[in-house]
Amino acid sequence: MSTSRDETPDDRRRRLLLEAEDAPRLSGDAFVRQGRRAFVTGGLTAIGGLLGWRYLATGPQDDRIPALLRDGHRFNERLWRDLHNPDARAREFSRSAATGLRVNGMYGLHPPLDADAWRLHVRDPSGRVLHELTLADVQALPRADMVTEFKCIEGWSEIAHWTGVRFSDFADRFAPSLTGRPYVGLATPDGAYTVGLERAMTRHPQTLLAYALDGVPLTAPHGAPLRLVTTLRYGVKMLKRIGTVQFMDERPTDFWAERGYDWYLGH
Ligand SMILES: Nc1nc2c(c(=O)[nH]1)N[C@H]1C(S)=C(S)[C@@H](COP(=O)(O)O)O[C@H]1N2
Ligand SMILES: [Mo]
Repeated sequence: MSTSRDETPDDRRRRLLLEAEDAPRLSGDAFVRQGRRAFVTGGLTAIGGLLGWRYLATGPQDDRIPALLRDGHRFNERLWRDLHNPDARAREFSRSAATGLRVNGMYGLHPPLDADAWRLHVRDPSGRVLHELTLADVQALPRADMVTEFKCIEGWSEIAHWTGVRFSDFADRFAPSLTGRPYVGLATPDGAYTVGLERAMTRHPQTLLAYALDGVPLTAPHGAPLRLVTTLRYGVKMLKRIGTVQFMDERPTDFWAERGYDWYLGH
């Protein structure tokens, strides 16, 4: 993962995309996934080779990355959707398998956390605030535990034990009339980090609003007081220190998608 000094912004985007495609995976069905991933990466590389990087650099832009790469993301997204049964569950481990989770990514976590003043704002598609919830309000929902593999797109993975509530229970309780909306947007209280999610994955039993990691309340760097955790996406989608949950009709703002990553980011 070398970064040359005279790398242009376009070079950097290409490098990040290719690194993202290459991220190693450690889970049980790693072989199958690697095979599929290699196929997707190979396809992108072949298309790139046919048309030439020059076109990528000078051709039309889409969401601030070359349109051809954006097409690659769309192709990738369709392929992953088709390959994945959305109801399938990721493997769960025993609690003793937890490896400890490193801290990665501090966008939106810099203002010191005032835990007593913190509220979770639940918004409708127009932006109207439906609820300002305390942590106790969230914790009153049925507790959910899972010990699962956490994967960062940078290429590492660790086993973590999460405690929280199912996102679906949260949505059914606090926004029952909005659970059919196609998207959910999450943001830190300061709005510095944002994540866009699709309805289907927010309904999955392994998508949690977590308040504890490895049996203790989340530390600030791990996203206290409440963060998203899901087995369906890479770490980038698991927003820490959630300030707002908004049910939406259009694709929500997404910090890394705006910087050239795939919006979907399934694995
Ligand atoms: N608010 C916020 N949430 C975030 C990030 C971030 O920079 N800010 N980084 C993401 C990324 S890239 C990863 S891999 C995970 C890391 O979570 P951890 O620090 O608990 O291991 O948080 C995700 N959620
Ligand atoms: Mo990450």
